[in-house]
Amino acid sequence: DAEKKPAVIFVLGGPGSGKGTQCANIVEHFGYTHLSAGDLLRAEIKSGSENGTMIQNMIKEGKIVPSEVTIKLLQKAMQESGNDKFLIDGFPRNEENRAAFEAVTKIEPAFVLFFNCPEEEMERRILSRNQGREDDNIETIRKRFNVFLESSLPVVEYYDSKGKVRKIDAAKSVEEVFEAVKAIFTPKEE
Ligand code: UP5
Ligand code: MG
Repeated sequence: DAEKKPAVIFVLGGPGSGKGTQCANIVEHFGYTHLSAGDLLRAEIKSGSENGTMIQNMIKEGKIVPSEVTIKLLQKAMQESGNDKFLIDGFPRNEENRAAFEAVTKIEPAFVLFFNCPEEEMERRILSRNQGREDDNIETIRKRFNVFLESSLPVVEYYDSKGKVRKIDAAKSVEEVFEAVKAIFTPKEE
């Protein structure tokens, strides 16, 4: 028997669109394991690994870390979780990330949850977050927005062309956004 592949949902959206916040809600209600690629990379910096300095410099510039690094961290976290359903938050961020993940893991996402939010609102949210993230300053935020538009949105468009994107208006309150998220995760009764 072929090994059963885990179920994966990619959670995408601009910086500060609310990916992490809503993933925490989904975990609580629907039993997924939440893997934030950004959180995994920040933990890798803290662990003092040999890639740490490179990762730190890239995050400070809002640049996308080479996919082999990120994919390794995601695969390790998936194995260690013991679960078989995952929210992968903030990955894939460019076409190369997407193609490499598919090639290495042979996993295709069940669907892509896309949080659509205006830049002014995302900027407001990030600047009032105060969690000491090194990339939460206005200079890096602008770079993150540019990388999102140039490299990450095309990934959303790719999955949209395959009918896999569930787009959510993320400019509303946390509660209202979660209502829309729940509707997507709850099986419809006939
Ligand atoms: N908030 C949330 N929802 C709200 C709502 N509806 N109304 C009002 N406020 C709301 O939310 C941001 C803030 O807004 C919080 O204070 C929250 O309370 C509030 P959050 O849920 O944290 O948003 P999120 O989309 O997760 O924002 P985040 O800043 O984490 O997104 P990014 O995509 O920028 O960050 P990430 O950690 O994914 O990546 C950081 C960097 O890592 C990247 O720039 C890149 O350099 C690197 N990276 C890679 O290289 N490769 C990867 O695969 C992933 C990351
Ligand atoms: Mg996040």
